[in-house]
Amino acid sequence: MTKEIPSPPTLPILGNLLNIMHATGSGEDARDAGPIKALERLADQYGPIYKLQLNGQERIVCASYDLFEELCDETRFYKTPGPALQSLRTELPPGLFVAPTENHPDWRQAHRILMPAFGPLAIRNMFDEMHDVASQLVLKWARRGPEYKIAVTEDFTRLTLDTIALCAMDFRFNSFYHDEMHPFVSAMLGVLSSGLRRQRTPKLIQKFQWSENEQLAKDSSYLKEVSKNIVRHRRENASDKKDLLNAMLNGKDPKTGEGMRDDLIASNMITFLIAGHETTSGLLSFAFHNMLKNPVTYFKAQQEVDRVIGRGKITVDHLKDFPYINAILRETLRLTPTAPAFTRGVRPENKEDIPIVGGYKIKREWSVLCLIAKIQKDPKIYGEDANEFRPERMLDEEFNKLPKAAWKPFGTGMRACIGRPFAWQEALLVTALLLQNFDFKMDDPNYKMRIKSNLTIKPKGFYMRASLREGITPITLQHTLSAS
Ligand code: FDE
Repeated sequence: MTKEIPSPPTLPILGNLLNIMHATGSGEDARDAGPIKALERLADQYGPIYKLQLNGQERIVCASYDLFEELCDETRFYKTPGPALQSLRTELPPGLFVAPTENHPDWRQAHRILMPAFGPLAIRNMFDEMHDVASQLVLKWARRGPEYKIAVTEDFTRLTLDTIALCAMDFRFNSFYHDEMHPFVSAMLGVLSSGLRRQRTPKLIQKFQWSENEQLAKDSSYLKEVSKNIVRHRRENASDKKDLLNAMLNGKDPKTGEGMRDDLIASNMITFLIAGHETTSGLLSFAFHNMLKNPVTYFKAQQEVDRVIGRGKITVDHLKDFPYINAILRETLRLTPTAPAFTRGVRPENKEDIPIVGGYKIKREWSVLCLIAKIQKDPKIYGEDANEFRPERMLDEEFNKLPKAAWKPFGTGMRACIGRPFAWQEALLVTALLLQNFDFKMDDPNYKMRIKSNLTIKPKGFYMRASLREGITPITLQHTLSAS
């Protein structure tokens, strides 16, 4: 006997659109929080799996560990991009992130060529460039002084965007030298947010949103042109830099011996910029928020940094010696996974008559949205204090005992995050460097976390203050950062 998947009552035309628009109340905060919070609330109401009607399509949402564990089984299920990812597609061939399936030739080729370029050795080689951008952030906060109200997420976004662009393609956005965003960034954000808005707008209405549609077309062709120019420029000015762009331009698919087409390279450049900056910036923002809300963890992390690097210059070899900061980052991504959900569908090779998960039938045409933001707080796995920030449970010894599907902020299986070692090295470096040099406090000690969601989630309205630690001045700091 299979069970019926519950569903909130639907309205004609709108389906369940209002359920995801209004489940968290009205007003600006509810709007900014986006659909993820609403989907979590619906899980509290309807249980671990439920069905929504959105834009004429059935959408299934999974919110419990048990069901999710089955969906992670790569022999039965795989990633099938849902509407959110599909909305990011441009006229370019699909980049890794949005490729329809792992059987798509463009995905297979790019994956094989890029895997080594994202491997441990390649990422290690990017340390100096990561350090260069991180130093810009550190010096900015040092020179602004303790009275400066730091817009945490904005500055971390400058950092992560500049880092991925420098490491991936030797391009400097120089975001710390501008108040305005680079036009490439505004175009990118335009495509992202418009894609997500469309998901929440009935198709019929979308047709009549002329100015929105026109802006979207403009933004997406601008992205396309800029990224194609970057590829062309490098072709004409060859360099031997070991970055992702050269890996794609010069790399040959080990299986077919072929190289990547220029427009596929351009598309993947955009992918890295999009996938590689918001997620990591959100991770750093939440991590600092968590440490400041839980001062004991903050002091433990700072002590770890003092013990390992003292006042000297941080090197890539130090990074393996920060088990506690490592645990802080893991615990942060458990509570607030910056990519809060991903989708799974039935593998075509799956021979089951009707795939059944936890007693529920899963249709072949569905893409099931797995709400890891909720799944990673399942008390069955994490106990009664599942909602609390407790980095100790993420130290290697405990972490390695967790069941496989308990912690999946980087996705799962073949389509899991290729940028994980990159993001991790960057986050460890930046956290350590900041704790080494500053004492932080919340600008408003009573700040209560609110969420702003786009494709990813970030804390909203979160400000900090940073004062240099005793004996450090902007000038001595500059010397340490540039010491060789
Ligand atoms: C991917 C990813 C994912 C999966 C999704 C799905 O499934 O749909 C996830 C969940 C993620 N990713 C997450 C994350 C977080 C963080 C911090 C990050 N991430 C970062 C990064 C950086 C970079 C560069 C990246 N990242 C990238 C990427 C890519 C390319 C992808 C796709 C892959 C495939 O598909 O192949 C991803 N990422 Fe990440």
